[in-house]
Amino acid sequence: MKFKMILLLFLLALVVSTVNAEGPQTCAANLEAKCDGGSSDGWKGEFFPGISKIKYEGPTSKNPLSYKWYNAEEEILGKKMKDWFRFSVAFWHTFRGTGADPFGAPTKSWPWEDGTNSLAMAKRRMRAHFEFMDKLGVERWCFHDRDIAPDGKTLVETNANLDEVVALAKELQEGNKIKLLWGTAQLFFHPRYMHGAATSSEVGVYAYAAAQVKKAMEVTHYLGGENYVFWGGREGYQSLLNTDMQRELDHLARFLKAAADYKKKIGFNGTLLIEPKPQEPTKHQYDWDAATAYAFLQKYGLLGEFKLNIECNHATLSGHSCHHELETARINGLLGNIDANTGDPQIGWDTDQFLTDIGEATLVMLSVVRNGGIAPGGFNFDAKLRRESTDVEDLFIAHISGMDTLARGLRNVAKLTEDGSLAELVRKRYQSFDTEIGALIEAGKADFETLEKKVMEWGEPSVPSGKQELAEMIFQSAL
Ligand code: XUL
Ligand code: CO
Repeated sequence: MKFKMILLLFLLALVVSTVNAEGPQTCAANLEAKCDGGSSDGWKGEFFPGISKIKYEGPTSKNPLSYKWYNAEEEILGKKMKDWFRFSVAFWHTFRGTGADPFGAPTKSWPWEDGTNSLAMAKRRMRAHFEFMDKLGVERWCFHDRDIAPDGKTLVETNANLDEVVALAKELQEGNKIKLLWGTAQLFFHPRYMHGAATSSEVGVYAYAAAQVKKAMEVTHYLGGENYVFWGGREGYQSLLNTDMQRELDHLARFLKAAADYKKKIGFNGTLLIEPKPQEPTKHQYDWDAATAYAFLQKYGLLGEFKLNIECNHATLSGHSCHHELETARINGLLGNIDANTGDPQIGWDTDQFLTDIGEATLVMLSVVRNGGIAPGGFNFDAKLRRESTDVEDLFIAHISGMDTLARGLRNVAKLTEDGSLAELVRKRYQSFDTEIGALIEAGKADFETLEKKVMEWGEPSVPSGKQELAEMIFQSAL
């Protein structure tokens, strides 16, 4: 009897030790659970314990935590889906979004947050972010300097905080094979930037912004960033009565030229991107839309140094469609990156929603496919959960839904390409220019006298139908 008891205890001890040896103990990432694994931020728990790696299960799956259309390794139109998209998680929305709005307090209470903006919290949050990307299967991310590390009392202290968090991000990038799509400087939150950064009326603020961008470019380079973004949140005006617009635009150009020079100086090969937006928070932002940014770059001799980051919600705020902005950037050789989101047709501000409209996604992908892809840019989810979405799994569902929508867009473009009738309709519409005189016009060799002579010879031209409804019918049939 005694021997049996001893044997039983021995077997029990063996089972327990085998279970422990199977892998690291997981521990929910909440503040009560003490999972100190010896990391510098005192944390090595699992942040999303109930969620495993998101897999492709195909369109018939009813599992919200699976991909139905996005199949990373599948080849479409000669490229793997993951290479068409180069998806990225935006740190500021996914890990700093609180659900607060001008009328209400934060609604999210993620279990890993302790309510502080401390350095230890910044590091723990960074670990959560990397576990999130790993489980989602997204290989890229984007950040603003101030989302990832807290401000200090001086620039020196602030830069030291940033260095500490960046060192951890570098370590986690290597461990997870995750890359930085782009970095940027947050030049709109701090009160010093109330009149703008590069367009501030205060020279000290211009200098401070330069120092901040210098550091943000350095850490982006250190993290192997593929691009660097300039979104001029407060580069604009509230009233022209107190604004010297010409001087402000000249300053902005000087600032961007200095950034392009510094990029070369430090050997950073990433693309510099300007992100147009018409207004919000300013009444008028100088980089209003793609065409305005193009004219600005041209005027100041900066073409060749910069491309554009087109954001769909910014496009609609400027009175254009996302497709229009993408095409404007594309035909001018400026399509560098997409901030993948959408607005709400009934709300007049930047709602930054995940794109779920299949028609819009198909139009976006038409431009991207025509461009041959957007590498070294990607699709950054500059999108946030609604205030009312408060479960941790909602973070996953939102990204999965956005990725599946864009994947459907790409699959639809493949259908349209294979069918060929939309391209044929457009080709036929312009075929009168595929003639001798058309070629002369396009080569800039047809003067007005030559054309007048032609009219005398031809008489009244016959003008065919534009076939818009047919084009729409063909487009719809691919959705
Ligand atoms: C704001 C916006 C920014 C930029 C990066 O509307 O889109 O988050 O993408 O500064
Ligand atoms: Co954006």
